[in-house]
Formats: sequence, C-alpha cells, structure tokens
Amino acid sequence: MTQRLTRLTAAILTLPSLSLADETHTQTAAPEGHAPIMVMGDHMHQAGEYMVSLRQMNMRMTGNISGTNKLSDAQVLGQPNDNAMMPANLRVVPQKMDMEMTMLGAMYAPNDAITLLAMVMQIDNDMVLQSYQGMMGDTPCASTFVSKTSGTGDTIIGALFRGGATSNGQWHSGLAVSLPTGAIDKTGRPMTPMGCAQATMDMRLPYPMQLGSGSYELKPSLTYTGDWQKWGGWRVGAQANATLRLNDNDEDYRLGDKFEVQGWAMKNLTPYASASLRLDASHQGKMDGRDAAISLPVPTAQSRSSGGTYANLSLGINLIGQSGMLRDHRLALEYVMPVHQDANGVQMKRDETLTLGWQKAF
Ligand SMILES: [Cu+2]
Repeated sequence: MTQRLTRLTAAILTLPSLSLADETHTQTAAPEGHAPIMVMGDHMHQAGEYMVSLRQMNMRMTGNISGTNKLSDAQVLGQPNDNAMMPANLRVVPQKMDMEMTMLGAMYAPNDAITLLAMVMQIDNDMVLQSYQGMMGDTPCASTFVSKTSGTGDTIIGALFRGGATSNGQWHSGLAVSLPTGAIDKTGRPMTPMGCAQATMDMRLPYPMQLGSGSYELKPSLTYTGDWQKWGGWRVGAQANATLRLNDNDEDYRLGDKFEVQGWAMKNLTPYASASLRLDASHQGKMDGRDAAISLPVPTAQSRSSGGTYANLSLGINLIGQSGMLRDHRLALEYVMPVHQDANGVQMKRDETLTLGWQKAF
C-alpha cells in the first residue's frame, strides 16, 4: 500500500516535468526561443541544423560629450588638438552621424556539442560636420559638410560549446576570432578651416569613420538561458563577452579591449509573438598608439577620444511564422536606448539604435 502510494506520488510529481520537457521540445519554434536580435551567439543548434540570419542595424549619434557631460560646439572648440602644434585647438565639430551595419550570419551544428558560426558585414557611415573659420575663434563656415565611408567590415568566425544544465536552464561558452577585413585607411576631402574650402587632396578620415579595428581579435563569451516557468513564465538570458585585440594594426594603433555584460527577459504575447526587455553595460579601454595619417583638428581624430563606459535599455519584438510559407521564419525588431554614457576624451553622443533582423533555421 505505502509502496503503491509512493509510486503514485512519484508519477504525479513527474507529470509537470514531462509537460515541461515537451514544451522545451516545441520551443524551437517559439517566438521567445532566441534572444533579442542584437545578442550574438545566444543559442546553439542541434546536430545537422544550420541557420542563416540577416540583421540591419541603424545607429544615430548627435552632438558631443566629454565624460558624461554634453558639450556645445564652443566647448568642443576649447579642447586641445593633440595631433599638431597648429591649430592649437579643435576646429571641426561633428554634428550628426548615421552608422548602418548590414550583418549576414550563418550557423551550423556538426554535432550537439558544438555550433559553428560566421558573420560578414557591410558598413555605411555618414557624418555631418561643421568647420570653424581660421585658426581660432568661433565663426562657423557658411555651411556644414558631409563625410561618408562604406565597405566591408571585420569578419567573425567562431564556435559555441554546450555547457551544462542548471535547474531552470542551460549555459554555453563561445570563442570567436574577428579577422581585420574592414578598411582602416578610408579617405575623404573634408572642408578645412582655412578659407572654408574642401581639401584639395584625399586625407585619412578619423577613427570612427574607419570600417574595422585593423587588429585580429579574440571574442570569448559565456551565455545562460533559462525558462522561469515558476516566476510567471519568463524566458530569461544573460551573457558576458569580451573583445580582446591581439595586435597593433598596420597603422600602429590598437583599439582598447571591450567587456560587456547583458541580461534579458522575454514574455510570450501570442504563439507567434514575444516582447523583450534587455539591459547591457559595456566598457572599452582607450586606444593604444595612434595613426599618424589621421591628423584633422576634430575630436574624432584624437586618440584620447576612444573608449568609455556605456549602458543601454532595449525593447524588442520577436515574431515567428507558424504555418505555410512563413513557418519558422523569425522576424525581430529591437530598439536600443542609451541610459548611461561616459566617454573618454570628446566623442559623439549616442542616440537610439534600431535593429531589424531575420533568421531561418533548416
Ligand atoms: Cu542560430
């Protein structure tokens, strides 16, 4: 009798975990099955599965900050020019920048323990700047000018390694390398403060206008994803990752190493839609060395103006097709709002970023 009761109790206790296991199985097609679209390497695949993805990221920047403080154009003009004796201070002030990144990614799992990944990208930078007349004073040139660069960015290849299971989820680690396929010698003809005329020769454009870091990079990561059924049915995740620059690039500098932590929570709205909330914080060190050919009297050309500490809050929507031609196609949108910016030197102030992404596993 006691034995039968024990067996029955055991069977009842197993029931919820059985239904849970079933849910986990169908989760591959759930809208909250993948992390918000800006998170890289958040999930692994099962043996033989592959996936393609396309992301379009648009980032806007306006005005300038030093540390956490917003600077007026006049305050930027009061900053020293480290690149030359003359002019002694900065003479060109960035007003607005649009950075568009198109990322094409692929994932493939040769077995259940490892998922391989690769990503190539195309970058389009568009900056509007204001030059100020002559070697000093704050008389602007009659019009602003536009500086543009575009081309291939750096290329990422790597792998994710299945870790262990926790009571409510699982974790995996990742290791990728970034290959310096993005140009770091892009040129343009900015409007010079002397006579407010366009430069007559091509000049190397400032660091943020370049398309890559120029260095080989190591990118380790650690990711946790979980199903918090008991606490209201949230799908949650957390990731720590780093970008370590392995060498000085061909132009004799090395961008600072970057460290990032982020956490997210996703909630099912319907069988085909989920909403997400994500918080990320990152720190990037100052660059080491400088490119002697980048010498314009503009804050973005000063090697001290690199790196900083940032935090963002992001809202996202994730859709997954349930039937017909749309079945298993994922479409996701994420809107990133900066909540903390502490920049080294003088850098442009980041505004919102919008990313649209499509993913399909086979
Ligand atoms: Cu994938």
